[in-house]
Amino acid sequence: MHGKKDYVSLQLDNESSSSTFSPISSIRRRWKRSTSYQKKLLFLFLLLTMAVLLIQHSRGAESKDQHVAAKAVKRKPVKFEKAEQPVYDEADAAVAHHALDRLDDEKKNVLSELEDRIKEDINVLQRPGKRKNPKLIARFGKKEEKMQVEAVNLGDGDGGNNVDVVVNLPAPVVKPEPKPKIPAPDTKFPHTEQNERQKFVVDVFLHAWKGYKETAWGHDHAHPISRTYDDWFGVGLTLLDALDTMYIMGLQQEYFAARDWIANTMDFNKDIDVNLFECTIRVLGSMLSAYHLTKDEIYKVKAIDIGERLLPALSRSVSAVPYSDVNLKTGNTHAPKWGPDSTVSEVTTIQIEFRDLSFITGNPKYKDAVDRVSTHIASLNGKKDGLIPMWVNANTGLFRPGGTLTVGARADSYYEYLLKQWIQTGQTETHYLTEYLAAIEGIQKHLVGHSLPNGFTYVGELIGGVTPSAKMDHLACFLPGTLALGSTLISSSHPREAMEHLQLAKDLTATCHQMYATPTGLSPEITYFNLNQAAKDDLIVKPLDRHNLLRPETVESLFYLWRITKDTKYRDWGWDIVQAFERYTKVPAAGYTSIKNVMDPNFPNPFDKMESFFLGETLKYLFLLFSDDDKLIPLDSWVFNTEAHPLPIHASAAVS
Ligand code: DMJ
Repeated sequence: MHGKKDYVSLQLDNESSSSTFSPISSIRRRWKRSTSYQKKLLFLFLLLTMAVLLIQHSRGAESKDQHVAAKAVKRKPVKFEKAEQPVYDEADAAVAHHALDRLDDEKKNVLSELEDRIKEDINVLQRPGKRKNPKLIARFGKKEEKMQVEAVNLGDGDGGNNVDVVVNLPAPVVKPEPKPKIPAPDTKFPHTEQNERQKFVVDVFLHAWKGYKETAWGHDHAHPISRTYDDWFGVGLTLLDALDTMYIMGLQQEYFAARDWIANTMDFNKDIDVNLFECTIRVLGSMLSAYHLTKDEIYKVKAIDIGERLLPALSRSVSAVPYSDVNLKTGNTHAPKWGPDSTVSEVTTIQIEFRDLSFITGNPKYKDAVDRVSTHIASLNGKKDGLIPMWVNANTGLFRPGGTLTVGARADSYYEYLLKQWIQTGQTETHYLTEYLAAIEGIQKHLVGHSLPNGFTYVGELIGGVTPSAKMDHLACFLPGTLALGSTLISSSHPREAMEHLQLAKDLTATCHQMYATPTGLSPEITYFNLNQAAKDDLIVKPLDRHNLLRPETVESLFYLWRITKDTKYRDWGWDIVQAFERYTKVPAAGYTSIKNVMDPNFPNPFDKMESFFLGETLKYLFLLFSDDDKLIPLDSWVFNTEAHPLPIHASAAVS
């Protein structure tokens, strides 16, 4: 009877029919009746079932981990249904932690960081009052911060209702596209054969340019010995002053490199105070000249830019006299730092440039602004036979009483611009000629003298307007050139004056040439003339005046005298001067330097500075002096501003 049955089914069937059924005791009874083979089988079955269940549970947990991680990685964008109910909640965090235990360390770190960020975002979004989180700003940048703030605001504005708030992760860093360069138009360069002397000057220029390029590119001045630079206005003064010289010399490669910097890099928007006069004659003058020579529109744009920035010095003055200084960015103006007054040369040597700006723009406001100054100065009391005192006050509009009368520093180019404005306006604004003729008469009467024992003609000063001084700045050596130029234009209307002026021009040029008769062959900054019978030297150089700043005035006059008289001695004198520059101011590596002592050829004592006007004026006038072609910047079509930037002569003063 107790045959072998399937031990599970048989036993269970029997037990299930019992009225006193108890599952536990039934299992126990069956277990006792089971053979050891049946027990082993059952044990194995239970073991397998548990294993299957465990594996399934493990897979379920893993997929939940993956779900959380995926949510974190896919947060682009993360959508928060409501700020109060972020997708990422505490339960998720617990599951994530559990899952993290099973991941390798690297993944843990990544997920842990993501988890922190998610929590931080939740915090931000749950703090409606707080709009700026520095960590977020640092991470996302300003733009993203704004987006975050906007997102929070959206949430706030909706009173916590279901509003999708989108938080973006930082955009990938995109390298800004380089700005397209402003290309140079076709530019015609003057083409004339260069003679040996001109080639020499070009080599001097290239050596100077090398010094600037290597040590000071884009800055105002090169210091060629220390191979450093300085910034006076911070606008690349040397490059600007040199621009039309390169054009005139036909240095195309150098010209285009400079043009490229001007077009694409130069920036006048500088929080820096500049001197109205210096910035006008060098920067505005350079841009205008380059515009007229090349017809390249970029220079017109730059000329307007700098002109507008300088204009407040005139328009903000309480009088008709401009302030000496103006801030290029703010337009703030002030008198010079060292005193209350502007110099008379400064306020009267901006007119050619601003008038030309009106010509090229058709806007009379620039010309009107500078005409107001000229009219005012012309009307002022305090002149002496056409000579003006050297200081004028921008607040009162008056000359400082007792100012020195001179054609040197602080007054020089007032006289130059009287003639040149008349020329620039096609000889139509005749009041300038009248003032000019009166001034030259005053110079002849009060300032011209003759030294002893050789009778060199000099133009001195009246200290305080009364006391004669036989002192002549090198700066005053511009005067013979101006006189010679004027003489050719007044020969029919004022023949006597024309002859006298030309003679004075020749005499003064000879004197300026004498100033270079020093042991170095270079002129000092200031020369005194002997008036004492007993002394044997006509020219006296005081210790403090022995420096030479590579100034142009003498070679400028040599250029005019050559063009007008065709006397070759002027070219020879110029040749001597450039040789002396070469010998005593050349820095072997590159560049030229001002020197402190023209009297000592063994120790000229360099200043270590190359002035912008050496390239803008000195070398330009030397090159033109040696040119066999008078049509290279012909004097009947062009007028040089005081920084040697040629501007066109207009047939009429009227602005179209
Ligand atoms: C230049 O800037 C100008 O020529 C100005 O009129 C006077 N001084 C310097 C050069 O010496």
